[in-house]
Amino acid sequence: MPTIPSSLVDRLARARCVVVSTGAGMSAESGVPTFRAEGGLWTKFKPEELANVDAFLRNPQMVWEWYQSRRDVILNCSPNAGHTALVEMEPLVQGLTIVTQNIDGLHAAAGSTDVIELHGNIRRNFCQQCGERYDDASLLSMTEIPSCSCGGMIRPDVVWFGEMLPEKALARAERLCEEADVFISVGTSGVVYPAAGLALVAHQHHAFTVEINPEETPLTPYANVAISAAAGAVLPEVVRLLRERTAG
Ligand code: BV8
Ligand code: ZN
Repeated sequence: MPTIPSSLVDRLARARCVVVSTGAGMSAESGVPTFRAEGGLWTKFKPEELANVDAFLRNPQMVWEWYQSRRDVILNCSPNAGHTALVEMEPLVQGLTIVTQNIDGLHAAAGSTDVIELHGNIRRNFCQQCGERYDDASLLSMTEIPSCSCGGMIRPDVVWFGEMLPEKALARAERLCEEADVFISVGTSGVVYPAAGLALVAHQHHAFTVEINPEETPLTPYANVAISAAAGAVLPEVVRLLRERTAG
């Protein structure tokens, strides 16, 4: 059982604004492949080859098939104990918001009510040409890349490298990190910007910063507390201690 410093439980119990920032490691225990771990997605492919608009325009069918293969995995994954713990944390702390880099939709599937998706969602699609939305689930099983009524190509609703993040989502995430009393980074290697920069915003605005990750990352030096363990073990333990605290 991981050791949870009492300072974290104290801070969460007294907080008015809590931001939990999650990366691929949050979904690892659900069976969603991470990006940089051994055998992870980027070790097989390079982002410039697949997760950017030039690759899509150069070889739309290949990029579409890569996302279909990821959808086949993700659509069969369920939230893990870490996702569930974040749902159970909601009534125990004030103002909990989840800011995720993940495109798997598992936080919402678990029941979290305030989730900011910085990099989009693999279950949604839109037309590259006119922006028309195509969120019908039937597209998720199409092997051939579908076309829009305008003739444009339909693509996954995810943010590719070199693309701007959804403006409102990023602005709200940054504002919350400026106001946060507690900022918890879970399962991210902290290398992709601007998402990784949120930890620094929180740190600079004197949030109590926590990192939950079995490995050290570039964000570890900015953490008041670094818990070197898996999200699925740590988060339920944090909720148990919070319940104990609020039960008095
Ligand atoms: C942008 C969606 C403006 C698509 C993704 C040089 C310096 C700084 C920045 C840049 C630079 N050159 C270019 C940039 C910008 C670039 C960037 O940051 N590049 C990096 C690689 C240097 N960023 C962008 O392009 C962004 N846009 O900046 O726009 C702009 C506009 C025009 C021109 C320039 C700039 C857009 C970035 C979004 C890309 N889209 N995903 C898709 O998924 O297909 S990124 C994707 O990778 C994820 O969304 C996520 O963000 C990232 C993966 O990182 P993690 O989630 O952290 O996952 P990872 O596998 O790396 O780590 C997992 C961690 O979990 C590990 O630490 C592991 O130890 C831990 N773990 C494992 N198991 C567990 C666990 N932890 C807890 N529990 C466990 N059980
Ligand atoms: Zn169109």
